[in-house]
Amino acid sequence: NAVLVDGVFLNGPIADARAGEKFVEDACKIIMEEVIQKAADVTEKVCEWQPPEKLKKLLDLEMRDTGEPHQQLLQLCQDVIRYSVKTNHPRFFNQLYAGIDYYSLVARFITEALNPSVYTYEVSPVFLLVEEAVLKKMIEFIGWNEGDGIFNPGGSVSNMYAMNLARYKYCPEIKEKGLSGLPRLVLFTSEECHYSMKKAASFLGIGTQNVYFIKTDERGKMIPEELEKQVQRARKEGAAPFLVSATAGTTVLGAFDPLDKIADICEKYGLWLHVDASWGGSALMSRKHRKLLHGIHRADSVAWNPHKMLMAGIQCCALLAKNNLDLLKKCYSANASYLFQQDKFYDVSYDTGDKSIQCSRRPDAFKFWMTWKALGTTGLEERVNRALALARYFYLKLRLGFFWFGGREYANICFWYIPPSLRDMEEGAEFWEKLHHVAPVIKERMMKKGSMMLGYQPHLGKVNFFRQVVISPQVRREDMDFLLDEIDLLGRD
Ligand code: ABU
Repeated sequence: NAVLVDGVFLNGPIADARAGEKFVEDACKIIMEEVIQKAADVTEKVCEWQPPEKLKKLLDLEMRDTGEPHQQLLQLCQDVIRYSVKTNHPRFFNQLYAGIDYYSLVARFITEALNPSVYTYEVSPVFLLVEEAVLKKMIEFIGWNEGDGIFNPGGSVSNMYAMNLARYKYCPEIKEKGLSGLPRLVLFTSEECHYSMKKAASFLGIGTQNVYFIKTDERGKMIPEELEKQVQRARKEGAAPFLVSATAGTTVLGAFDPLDKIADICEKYGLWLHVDASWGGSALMSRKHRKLLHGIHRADSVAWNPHKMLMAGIQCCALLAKNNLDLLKKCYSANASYLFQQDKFYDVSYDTGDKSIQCSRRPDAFKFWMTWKALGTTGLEERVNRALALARYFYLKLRLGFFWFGGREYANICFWYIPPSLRDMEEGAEFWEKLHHVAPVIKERMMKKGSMMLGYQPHLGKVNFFRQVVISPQVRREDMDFLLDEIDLLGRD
């Protein structure tokens, strides 16, 4: 009964499903052993660092005409894991995410297996309802009576959504007519803001010169009086101020802008207030620390990434908008007739995909939902409180040679390490020049040894300093002690 079409036999599937299932089963064992268990062990390396040219040789990157056998594919999986950074290692302090959340991980396994796209209820019934439930809860924590939102691929995209939404509110005709005929639009954000503000201004045709950066104090917080001066300056210039983007938890220093005072200025001048709480939004889960975001309920939009402090797995980012005025839908919808038919047999208000700038979209809210279900609100609160307590512990333990700065408000610990050779030197140009090279050298040594990972950067006139970020509940007090000892060890010369 062979059926041959265009020279292709169509009898049975092309691949052996049993071989595929066995591959999944064996690969899952490797993931369990090598990532979930072994990588979380402090006696293991955070990474087995190799330079790019050597790594290319160690990995079999070539894609060939014929497929490769089971064992070889499993070996590839082993190699990929071996040479990747273990971000769930308790001594990975490098980024604004770290650790492993077992529940969101399982959610990821499920969604990867089901492979849904979240745009219509007909293909993602569960995930759309989950997204609605998660957004509702986040809106409640912000303190709004009602609101709307969308999960999207990253805080940068959330900020772009917000900027465009603010502009749409300012001049709704832009959706059809485009940029021509618009006044020079100006937005305001602090000099410590995330670099996505510049990217968004450039991408949206606002122009980076029309982002007015507001001075911050020594803790990294926007100075409201400076904001007001800049708004007045823009008005005098004949420009059209339309948006203030405040930051709750800056990327480098972890500073929180004074939202309530900024909201007063926005109200006075009729400006949209966006809060980039991508990093700091999670403090809302903590009754002890939510005061950091005092005034956030007055924002028109908020970006909040549960994949950071709440460990929902990259990526899990929401843009939330105050009031349910359907603004997202009005601003972004394009009514694709092949997806968003209005004569479907169910309530099409659940086909929420047209609120998004994406078409295909991952069910990211599901990861956060699983974590929230597993830990409860109190468990999430405990996670935030523990991370901030560990940061506090680190400050208390800082000793000779470690010099911190910033506001110490959140989980970013910024410090210079002054090696013994520089400790008696006068703080002149030569001192700062030499200090600038210290963090990169220590970083290189820790990477090559694989003992830990933390970031460094020069920042707003400061020479290279370390930024240590504490997030994961797998981090113990001993790991913080280790970090200090290890820097002393790696930097002693
Ligand atoms: N988008 C901010 C994250 C960068 C970081 O992990 O440091």
